[in-house]
Amino acid sequence: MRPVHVAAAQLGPIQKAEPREAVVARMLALLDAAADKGCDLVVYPELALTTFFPRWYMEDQAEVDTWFEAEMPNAATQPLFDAAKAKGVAISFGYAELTPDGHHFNTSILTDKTGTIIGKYRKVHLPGHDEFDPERAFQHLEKRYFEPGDLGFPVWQTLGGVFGMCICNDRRWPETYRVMGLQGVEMVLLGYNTPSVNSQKSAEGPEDRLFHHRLVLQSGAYQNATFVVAVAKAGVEDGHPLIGGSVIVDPNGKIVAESLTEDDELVTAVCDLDETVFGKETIFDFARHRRIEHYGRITSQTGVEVAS
Ligand code: CDV
Repeated sequence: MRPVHVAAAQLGPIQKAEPREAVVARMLALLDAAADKGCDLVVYPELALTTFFPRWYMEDQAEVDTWFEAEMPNAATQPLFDAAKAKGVAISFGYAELTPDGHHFNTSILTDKTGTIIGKYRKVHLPGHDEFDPERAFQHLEKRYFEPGDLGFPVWQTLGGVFGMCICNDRRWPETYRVMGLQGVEMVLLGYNTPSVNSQKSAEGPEDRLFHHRLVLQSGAYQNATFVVAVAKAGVEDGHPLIGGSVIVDPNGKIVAESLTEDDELVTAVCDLDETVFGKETIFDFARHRRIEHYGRITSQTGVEVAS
């Protein structure tokens, strides 16, 4: 047995005016509750410290930069790292990262149980658009504010297992899981901010959004024999609804725990990482069954090419 007691620390909405310190206080309350339950690891959402600001169109880069963190930890988040260390709980959360040389990334970090950052991931698959789009019901300007991640999909050995991270839209791409699967990942951690309605298709509402969300997590987990922990920022932010549906998925692709609300909520499960072994040694034993001679298009071609 290699049990990891994990908590998906779903956050309810964060309004535009809510300061980071208020959000960190909410995150600390969830951390306390998780520590009381004996959790080893607490996972928070994408861009956990602020409202989902890419819905707002901004032209002034100085204004844009107010949503970014130039250091991690910083004054606002230090209490979270201190509490993680004091309680002996590892944490993972997302934030907007401004690097010393001026690059902007949608980032998440993973600490060990001493509150030391041991892993960093920068979102690879940025959805949305980079200019104001009057055709959309609301904006999704991630391509305007962030650069695509430059770190690939690394994994880290910690808590007795192999851990990886991805962020929100990354979860819809099978390549995300497979690149980590090829490094033996046993638990994928991810946060998300998913609008409850498709900005380009009003008929696609929360039911469809939650269906696609579970579909990709469950298939990614099963096809790579890994746990997946997916954590929402949920509820209505300044009039804009986001889905909940935080889940912990096992290596069979089954949901073992799921959130019930669109508020701050802890979803926990004890995950035995040894449950990943059967799939990795049988139907998804990559070394025996993959046929890479037929997969060249996956890395040599981006878009669809139809033979004429
Ligand atoms: N934050 C995200 O990456 N959101 C996307 C939206 C645009 C669909 C998602 O894949 O959930």
